Amino acid sequence: MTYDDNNIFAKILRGELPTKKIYEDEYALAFPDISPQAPVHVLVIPKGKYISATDFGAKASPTEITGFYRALSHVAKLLNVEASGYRIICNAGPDSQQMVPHFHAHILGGRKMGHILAPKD
Ligand code: DGP
Repeated sequence: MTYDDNNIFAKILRGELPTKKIYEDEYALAFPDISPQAPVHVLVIPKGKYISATDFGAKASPTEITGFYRALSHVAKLLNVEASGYRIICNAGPDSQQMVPHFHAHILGGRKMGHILAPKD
């Protein structure tokens, strides 16, 4: 699978779609999820062109990986969910229902969550 330059997050990174920037540095951008599933629901994406967590882990440089993870931790602090707790979700591939093929981490918090997975339907 090749990276699709027209995915929504690529457009956000290029400034072609508007978003509220919560945090940005040379490695990552954080912005609110358009369809929040919790009082705090923010997406953190790397600046590089990676499709999924698998792709990022396999191809990103150690500097990019460190930079992204540091940004993730920093955003959790900015969102003030460290003490109350939060969840990081990275969907990868069809079974996870990943919708946007640019690697992203969801940071969710601000409410009590169920244990890891919803029951099977
Ligand atoms: P995932 O299933 O992990 O690929 O989740 C993608 C998330 O992206 C989903 O929760 C909704 C969010 N999203 C989709 N389009 C946009 C958009 O244009 N702007 C923002 N801020 N979020 C979006």
